[in-house]
Amino acid sequence: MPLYLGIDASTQSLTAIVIEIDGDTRRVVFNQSLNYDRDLPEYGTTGGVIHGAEGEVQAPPAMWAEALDGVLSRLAQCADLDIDNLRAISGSAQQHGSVYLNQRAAAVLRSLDSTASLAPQLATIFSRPRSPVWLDASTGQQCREIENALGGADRVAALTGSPACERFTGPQIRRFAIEQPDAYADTARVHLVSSYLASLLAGKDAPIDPGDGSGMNLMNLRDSTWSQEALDATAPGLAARLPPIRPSWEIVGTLAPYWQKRYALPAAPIVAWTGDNPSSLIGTGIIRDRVAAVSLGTSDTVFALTTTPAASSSHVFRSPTGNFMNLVCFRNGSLAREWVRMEYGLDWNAVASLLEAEPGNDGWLMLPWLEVESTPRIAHAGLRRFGFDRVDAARNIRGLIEGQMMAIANHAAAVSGTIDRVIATGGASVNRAILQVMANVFGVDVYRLDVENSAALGAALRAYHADRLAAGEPISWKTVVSGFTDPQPGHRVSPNPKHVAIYEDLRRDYAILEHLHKDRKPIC
Ligand code: XUL
Repeated sequence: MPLYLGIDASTQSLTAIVIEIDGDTRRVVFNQSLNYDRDLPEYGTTGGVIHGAEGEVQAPPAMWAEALDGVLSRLAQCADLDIDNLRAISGSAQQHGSVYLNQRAAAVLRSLDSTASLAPQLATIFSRPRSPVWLDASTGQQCREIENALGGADRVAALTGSPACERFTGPQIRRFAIEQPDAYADTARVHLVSSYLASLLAGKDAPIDPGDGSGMNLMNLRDSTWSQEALDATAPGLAARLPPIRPSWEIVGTLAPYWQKRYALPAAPIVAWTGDNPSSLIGTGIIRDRVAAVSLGTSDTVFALTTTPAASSSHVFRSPTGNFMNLVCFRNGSLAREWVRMEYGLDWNAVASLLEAEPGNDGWLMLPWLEVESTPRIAHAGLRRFGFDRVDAARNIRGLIEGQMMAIANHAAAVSGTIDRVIATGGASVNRAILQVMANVFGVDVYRLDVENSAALGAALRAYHADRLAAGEPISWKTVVSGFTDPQPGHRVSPNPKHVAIYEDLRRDYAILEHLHKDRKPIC
């Protein structure tokens, strides 16, 4: 039976999912992850990243290559799979992060030695050994410069889909070009994490797709081309350093001889990679109006498909379907939840009991800004507690998680006018008590999916879609996702009307507090 491989390189881990599709028979036959901190400790990451001075957050691109090598080696060892039936491969990666390759890279990628492992062979190809990632908040000055050059934040948003954002690739490239001009001069190619990993698979330079390209402050959102004026406002000679933008469903190459020989994998077509959020849009089956997805991962995001970009959304990306997607991103996601759990020495069952014990936290609120936040943009990190202190475990746990859910629900209004169903995905979506808070806060049914990593599933489904298109047998997105993303009644979490009423009031108070405190220093 035909097999399709989807890979997702997220902030903390790399996952590969293989799906089998034959008519109505559709199932996941392989699903494995490799965690950077645990499985590749020699890179010294915490949560998959390395924190530096002045808000810098980076990761070694060699580590992502080693993770890709490791996961494909596990795939090749999986005796249950008839891997010769692998028809196509696609992938996704954390958005915005950039990889800087020098002149030598193209020749090295073309002639990888299949008898040796991948990462050491890449040692000489980086003009910048560490990649800035989406958690990096060091480019405030560059954002202002880009906005000034292009006529203000609204103009940048109208042109590229987002105002200049610290984590976006353009401001990151500008900082690098200004602060390390020699290393920038030595850079022949600037890739996104997604197009870098696609290049490793294809053994040649892969393009950027419009979904991930719209997270750069460099692409004209209307026609998915590089915007020369945005490029000029960012760094000299940038056009020559960027790969072309190609449609998300384009076949960009064939699995390189390195992978074929080393792991006895077939010469499968590689479909353009995209960002993790655009890929999740497919992997959550978001193909109709009034449905929003909430992804609870290292970042929390809420997004929805749209045919026309919404001016109110903080970000508009192209979607891998060719339409648009509105998205809001919260920097304080799973790491903040993990922190509060550990702070009070609890396991997740105990956290769940506390959440269930008193929905609404008896009216006590917290602004959950453990780290600097991107929605809303805040200047000073630190939790803001109102009416309680750090001693009370129950109030802190509920304050943080309910605060996160209220922020997501309030800001979701900007991505989709009416929401009558939420699809929850990401690691924390397995926690039913958190989904119950989400259902009560949104006041609508929340569905969890069978596959927790919707970005990797979305990549496998995109591989399937592109393969059929290339074969001259195009299929609708509805057919593509069917059987993998259908909401299951057993996975539905319905709101409790009594608790919905409590949160309706609290959400208003939360919005007022958020507005009052976003520019202030924390008080406790
Ligand atoms: C979206 C964003 C994050 C990353 C990491 O704008 O910054 O969601 O894609 O997953």
